[in-house]
Amino acid sequence: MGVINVTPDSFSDGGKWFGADDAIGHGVELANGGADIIDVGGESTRPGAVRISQEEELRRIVPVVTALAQAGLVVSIDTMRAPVAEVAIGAGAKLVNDVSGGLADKGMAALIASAKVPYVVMHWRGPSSDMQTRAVYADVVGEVAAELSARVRALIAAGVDPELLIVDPGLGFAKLPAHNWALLSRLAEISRLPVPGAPFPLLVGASRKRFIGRLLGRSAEDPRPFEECDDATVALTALAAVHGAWCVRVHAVPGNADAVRIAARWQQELSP
Ligand code: PMM
Repeated sequence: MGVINVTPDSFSDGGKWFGADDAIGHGVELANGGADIIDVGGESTRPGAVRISQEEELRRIVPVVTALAQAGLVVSIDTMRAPVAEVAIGAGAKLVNDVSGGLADKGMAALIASAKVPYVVMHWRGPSSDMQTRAVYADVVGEVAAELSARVRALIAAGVDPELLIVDPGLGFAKLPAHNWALLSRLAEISRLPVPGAPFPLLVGASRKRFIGRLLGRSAEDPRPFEECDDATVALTALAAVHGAWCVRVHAVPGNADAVRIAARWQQELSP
């Protein structure tokens, strides 16, 4: 999954694809680089980000989703708002990626139940404006799995087909670096939630996130800049794919597409 943030302020690519024409061109470039899905988002979720209006979100994403879908690409809409997801589906989006897992908008579950499109349920504890204050866990993997299970049960109870659900540990969302590493090392527990329909396909969004730069920098105060973290993202992609990820959400596609193919060939030897 290649990312297009049609925002002025996203963490690693904010402002780069803010104009519709630039965003559309970048979507085609991501697909040519090997992305199977293009994830279009109009609202930044970087730590501390303040929400934008629904009108502004629609203004940003509609021309991009429409043009990329018309070009024959599989488009995913990255939104927490049911009305935005609905308009995007009408414009040709085939998948809804909701970083709030349905918690930010009570109407999302009903929309997904009626639209019958694949839906990414990400682990989320609250809005980006103050999410890092909620990064408190005694057992991060157990708590993320339990909280995701509760979301999955609520979505199924609202009529969503479990076959359409994709789960995501939500790296960096109310998570400190140690929490992200623990979740990455135990991905199978996130996919195999104790709920009907499990195991679920797993999406991993590690690309260029701060915990990578913190690990690779000279010190905690001197993290490696995100634009120098694409090789490290590729390494994480290979590991995540071998450990069961169905999809990785990334900014720089070609190296990650290669990593996914290498991992698939590696796994072929493990499962006769
Ligand atoms: N991360 C971001 C945005 N959307 N969606 C899913 N499903 N999983 C993620 O981890 C995720 C996401 C924030 O990353 P960016 O601002 O660098 O694109």
